[in-house]
Parts: sequence; C-alpha cells; structure tokens
Amino acid sequence: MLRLFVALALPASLRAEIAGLAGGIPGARWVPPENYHLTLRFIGEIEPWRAQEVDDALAAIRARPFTLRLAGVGTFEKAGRIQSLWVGAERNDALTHLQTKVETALQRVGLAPERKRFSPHVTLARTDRAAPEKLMAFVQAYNLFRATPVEVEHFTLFSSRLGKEASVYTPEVDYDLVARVAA
Ligand code: 3AM
Repeated sequence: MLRLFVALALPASLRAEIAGLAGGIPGARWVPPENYHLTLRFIGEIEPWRAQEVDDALAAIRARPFTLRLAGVGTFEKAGRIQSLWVGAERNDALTHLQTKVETALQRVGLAPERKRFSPHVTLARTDRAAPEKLMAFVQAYNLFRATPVEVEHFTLFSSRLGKEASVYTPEVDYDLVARVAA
C-alpha cells in the first residue's frame, strides 16, 4: 500500500520565509521546513494499481500556471483543542480551480469525495500540546504576514511515510501546469 497526497511543493526561498515564523511556542511540534507543502487533496493508503490510475487521472488535468501568495496565519481546532497552526493563502481563483480539477479527477477514478471544504494552508506546527494563549498570541503577532508571491508551475503527487519525529514526504510525480489550454 502507498500513502499518497496531492500538493503544491514550495520553492526553497518561500520555505525559508515561512520557517522564519516558526519557534517560540513550548509544546508545539514544528514541521521541518523541507516538509512544508500546500495540500490539494489527501488520498491516504491505496493499492499500487489504484495509484497508477490516480497518476493517469492527474496527468490528464489541464490547468494554467498561477501566482500564489501565502498570507496570514490561523489554526484548526478539533473538540475545542487547537490541533495545528498554519500559514494561509490569499484568495486565488486559479488555485481553487486546480483543486476542483484534482478532486474531480480523483472521484472519477473511484476515490470517495472529500467532505471537508478546501481551505488552503501550509501547516507550520502540530499544537495539541501547546498552550492556547501562546497560540493565540502567535496568530495575533503574525496575522499580517505576507510572503513573497511565487509562480506555481506544477503540482505534485507525494508519498508519505510516517516517521517517529516527522513524516517523510517524497515527491513522486510532478504535473506541469501549462499556459495554453486547448479550448
Ligand atoms: O497539509 P496538512 O499538513 O494540513 O495532516 C496531513 C497533511 O495535512 C493530512 O494530509 C496532509 C499530508 O500528509 N492527513 C494525514 N492523514 C489524513 C487523514 N486521514 C490527512 N488528511 C485527512 N485525513
């Protein structure tokens, strides 16, 4: 079985910018900068033959390159606990469009629909063991954060191996976004 997800890989310069925000919250488990990514769709464990179908479906997607600007920070909560701290993205129709295409392609090859609404983010830390006041202070301190915009020219199928400290993410296939899309 392979554990897969579809995401935007981030250039090293942008990862370094984001890494500049990390730190200073006891109990937070910071994501290593090499693991930063913007998930378009978590797939989970699938059989190799199905992974081949997923690859074919993703390769057939036609979408244009676009400019992405990460901005703001926020949290995800579950059962009253702050689970994670993330950097958000500025509203971006091209990104939403790409995510919709990925979702549609994956449903076509038989994956169950993702029920969670797409909320573009780059996870900075897992925070279930951190003090909420510290997390709220972090959000206030960095709410106006704006990263340098980057050009997104491909999206990526990643495999994920769960590790003791942090998961190991490996880019398996890049899918190019192309400026000219046939009508
Ligand atoms: O992009 P982020 O960091 O929000 O938490 C995992 C990570 O999300 C998420 O998929 C991304 C790449 O690993 N993930 C892991 N297990 C998941 C699951 N069972 C999951 N998302 C949904 N369901």
